[in-house]
Amino acid sequence: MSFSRIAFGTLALAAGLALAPHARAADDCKLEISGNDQMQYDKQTLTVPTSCKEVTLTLHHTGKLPRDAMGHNWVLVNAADLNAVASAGMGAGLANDYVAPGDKQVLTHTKTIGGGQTTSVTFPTSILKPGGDYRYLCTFPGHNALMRGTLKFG
Ligand SMILES: [Cu+2]
Repeated sequence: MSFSRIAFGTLALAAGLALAPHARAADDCKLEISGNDQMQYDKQTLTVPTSCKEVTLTLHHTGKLPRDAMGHNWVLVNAADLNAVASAGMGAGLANDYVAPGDKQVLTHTKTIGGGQTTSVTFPTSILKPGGDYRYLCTFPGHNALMRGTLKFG
């Protein structure tokens, strides 16, 4: 191996190391969660690093049932507001994705999707406070008893 090839290899390695932290940070700001036909999310906890300015949450429905029978969404709330948001969402109906229009207790949310579908929502972390007590839930009627989890910020 010639000297120049070794030098090139070292440079490429150095460049890779320099880029890696950025790539990793961007990935940490993308969250994924799935819901299934058994009315379950696949994760009970999601963590957002405080280094993220923006977060994209992608919800996959891995089941087969349609939206009006087994619809799922992902709604982010302060822990204390979970029951109120679930009740208001039920009354809002599928046309509103089971989220009451203008509900200030809803921090952010996705659409309601059916089996085989995917949706996502992007939100700024400025809506979160480090150490805050956050929950996410599915507001499809009856689902939040099982479909809920904790979002940690930092
Ligand atoms: Cu659901």
